[in-house]
Amino acid sequence: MRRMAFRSESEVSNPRSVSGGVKSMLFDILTLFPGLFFGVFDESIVRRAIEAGIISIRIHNIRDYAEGRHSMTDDAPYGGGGGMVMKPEPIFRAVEHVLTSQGQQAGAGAGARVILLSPQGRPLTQQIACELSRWEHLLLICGRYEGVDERVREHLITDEISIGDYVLSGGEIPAMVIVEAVTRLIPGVLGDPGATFEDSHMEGLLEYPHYTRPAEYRDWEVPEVLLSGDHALVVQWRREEALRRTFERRPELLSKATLSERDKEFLRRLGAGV
Ligand code: 9D3
Repeated sequence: MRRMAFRSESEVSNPRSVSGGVKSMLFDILTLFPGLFFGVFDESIVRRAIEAGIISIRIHNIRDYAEGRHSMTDDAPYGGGGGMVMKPEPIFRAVEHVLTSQGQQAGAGAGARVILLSPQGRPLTQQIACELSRWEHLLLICGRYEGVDERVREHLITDEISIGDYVLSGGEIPAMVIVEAVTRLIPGVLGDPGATFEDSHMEGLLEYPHYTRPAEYRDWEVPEVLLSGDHALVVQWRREEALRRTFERRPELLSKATLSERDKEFLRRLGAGV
């Protein structure tokens, strides 16, 4: 049998402490399609974080919390119309099981965020990922069908998040996106904090173009300045290319970026109103 880096429902246990007494972060994922997660978390930075004891992931099948011979998890909408709606009871039972296994109370105000992935949610940003990375326990509920019974939203959910304005089939891939975006931000997950002063200086801008060997490939040459050995000139060129790209592709980012007078002069020459 293929060894999974993360835990299935049958292997529930408390998160380990990692060195330094820092408690590991726990993700509980509630889904009707647990199989979608196998493989994705097994081949990524997420797996390394699990193996390092920095995070734990438990996948729960919502169907396991459904009642009756048919384990129904969805039903027709009151008021008519097409599509199906996820029933409240299995979701409440699953969330309450998961939270009590952590010695916590269900509902808003407890020590965990209970996050519904849905097209109606706040669009995910790096800032939201950063805020989530400060919590010890995230519960991710993957919606399917037309949506979930509104009482789940009203009485169980602390956050509702979308990953953008396009139509997916459910919240599973968005949940994977959140796990990866948040995990990368936990101290110790990425080997080396890495970012140099020059990188952090670029924050809020798109990246400058990158080149590596060979210096000439099919007649296409690497910009000469990068081969010049003049570090100050390289820094200035990269800055200007980052500014140019940002202006051309994502001009709305410029209003939040920290710009020097020199940056603004360069942008004005490109036609930006800064
Ligand atoms: C075709 C159905 N749509 C009617 C206008 C509504 C709809 C319901 C359920 C659209 C998508 C979904 C399933 N998607 C998610 O649950 C979802 C999602 C997404 O579709 N895009 C971006 N982020 C997310 S988070 C969850």
